[in-house]
Amino acid sequence: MIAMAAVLRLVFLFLLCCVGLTRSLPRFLHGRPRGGMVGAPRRQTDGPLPPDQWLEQKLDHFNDADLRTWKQRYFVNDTFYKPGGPVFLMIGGEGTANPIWMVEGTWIVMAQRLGALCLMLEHRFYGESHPTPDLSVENLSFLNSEQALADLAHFRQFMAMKMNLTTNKCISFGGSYPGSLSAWYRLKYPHLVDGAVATSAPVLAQLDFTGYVSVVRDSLATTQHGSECNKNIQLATAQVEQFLMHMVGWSVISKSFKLCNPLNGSNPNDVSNFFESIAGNFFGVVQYNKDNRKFEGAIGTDITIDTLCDIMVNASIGKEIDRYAAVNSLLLKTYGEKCLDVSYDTMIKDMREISWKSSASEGGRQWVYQTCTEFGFFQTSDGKDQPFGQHFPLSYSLQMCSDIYGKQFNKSTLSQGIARTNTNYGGMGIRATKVIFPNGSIDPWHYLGITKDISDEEQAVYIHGTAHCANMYPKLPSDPPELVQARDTIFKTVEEWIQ
Ligand SMILES: *[C@@H]1O[C@H](CO)[C@@H](O)[C@H](O)[C@H]1NC(C)=O
Ligand SMILES: *[C@@H]1O[C@H](CO)[C@@H](O)[C@H](O)[C@H]1NC(C)=O
Ligand SMILES: *[C@@H]1O[C@H](CO)[C@@H](O)[C@H](O)[C@H]1NC(C)=O
Ligand SMILES: *[C@@H]1O[C@H](CO)[C@@H](O)[C@H](O)[C@H]1NC(C)=O
Ligand SMILES: *[C@@H]1O[C@H](CO)[C@@H](O)[C@H](O)[C@H]1NC(C)=O
Ligand SMILES: *[C@@H]1O[C@H](CO)[C@@H](O)[C@H](O)[C@H]1NC(C)=O
Ligand SMILES: CC(=O)N[C@H]1CO[C@H](CO)[C@@H](O)[C@@H]1O
Repeated sequence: MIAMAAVLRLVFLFLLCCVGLTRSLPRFLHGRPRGGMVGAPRRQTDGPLPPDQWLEQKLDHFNDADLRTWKQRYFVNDTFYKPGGPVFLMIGGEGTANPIWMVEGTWIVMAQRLGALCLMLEHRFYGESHPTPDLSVENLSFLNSEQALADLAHFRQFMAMKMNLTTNKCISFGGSYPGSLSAWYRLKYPHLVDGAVATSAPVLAQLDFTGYVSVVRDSLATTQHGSECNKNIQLATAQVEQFLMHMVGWSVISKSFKLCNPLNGSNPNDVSNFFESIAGNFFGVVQYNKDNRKFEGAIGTDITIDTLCDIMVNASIGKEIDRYAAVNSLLLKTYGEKCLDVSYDTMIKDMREISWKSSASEGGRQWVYQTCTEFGFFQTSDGKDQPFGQHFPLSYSLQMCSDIYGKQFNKSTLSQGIARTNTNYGGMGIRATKVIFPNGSIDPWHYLGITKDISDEEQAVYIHGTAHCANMYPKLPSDPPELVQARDTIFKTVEEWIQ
């Protein structure tokens, strides 16, 4: 369970913009914190949340001969809706759809001002939306972004019938992976959605996402300590490498980094997992730095990159490696974890669980599957000029794919999948009108996102100093002017689209 947290810490860090996690909250794997990349905002009001509602969906939208169906979960907030007004659709992502989004967040404020009906659809295979009896590899073949977009299309038609919305304008919203879905929905179904807000959306699938770690490095350099922070991480990494050369060192590391089991320094997978986990401490905080996401157990609750860099430069804590360990202890404490599990075998064993009752089913198994088939997005250590060492290379991520899902999930099949994704959606060259791409300057994911206007109708909104999905969260008095401005630009753009 905790080992999986480590995997999830990385995969998950990726996507948690829009749909929060409601169950246990360990950290992230391949960019996705467990539960999804977009945590829900903290509740600011009382009162009941909208109830679960369900619609019937086809298991396979692309095979007319397959008539199997399943029940997908959605939520409605019609409090602000004025008949004939716009329909706002929040797209669920790689985690449980959290109904707090139905009452909080920037889109709700916009809905109030524009008389919009708010809908949110949970992504297939996440949360309570279970298309298949389990998460076997066979069943997971129905999990991909194209099926998810077709679910959205059918949902739009279903709601149009149910609530007489045939002629209403529709705007889609999403952050992180759902941000990409938002842009792709407009691209593929322009007759069903009149405009798309695609926050922190990685629209380019990429196998070896070395840019992630570079943005982490650059973000860490923006604190008051400048390059000192990265320099000390680099020294800490070198000190860890020294300790790894002998068995006495393994036990020192096991103790200072609070590992659940003594580190086996001659097991390369455990070593990779260890390095990825302690680097992941920084990834998670950078990704969600000052994102206004205030919810229990959230990454970055009160911990920002300044907190981490303050520790890394504080000589009274000890040597650089001790400060690196202090960062680790702080994050373990923040998440209520007793120890750091870096056993690769335990992690793989957990990730192989196919039951909907397993902890892997909270999204880890599904999201990693999507990265191993459609997207890549592996946040590897293959970039040269970065302080975290070279111990979690692409081959490590690829091995994880094969070990979890089977030998056929190898580099060549994934490379083909990624090429197909980019051919299908256009990658950075996406040609869709009426899409707005807000992204934060220090969000590592902006690297795969649209950061310059492509055309008058494909606008980028740059938000200096914020991280993943900040513009989706409720306003705070402390918001930087760029963030306030970004929200305003997004509002005006949406207002134009629905006229
Ligand atoms: C459906 O909506 C249209 C346009 O908003 C309206 O004119 C019509 O009266 C509505 N029909 C019903 C049955 O409510
Ligand atoms: C819709 O959101 C508003 C604002 O948070 C809230 O007051 C209202 O109760 C919500 N309505 C429903 C039906 O959940
Ligand atoms: C799901 O996988 C199980 C085996 O784990 C298989 O029996 C079943 O037919 C699969 N269902 C679908 C819809 O593919
Ligand atoms: C450490 O890992 C190596 C390589 O996987 C393995 O051969 C060895 O048995 C392990 N040692 C212990 C004590 O688990
Ligand atoms: C440095 O760390 C020590 C020991 O943890 C702490 O008491 C002190 O406040 C820290 N100094 C700064 C400037 O943060
Ligand atoms: C990858 O898997 C595919 C499908 O099983 C197989 O055809 C191919 O030979 C494998 N490639 C490598 C390099 O192992
Ligand atoms: C759309 C957007 O926000 N673009 C910004 C994303 O981040 C990069 C990197 O800082 C900026 O250069 C873009 O302007």
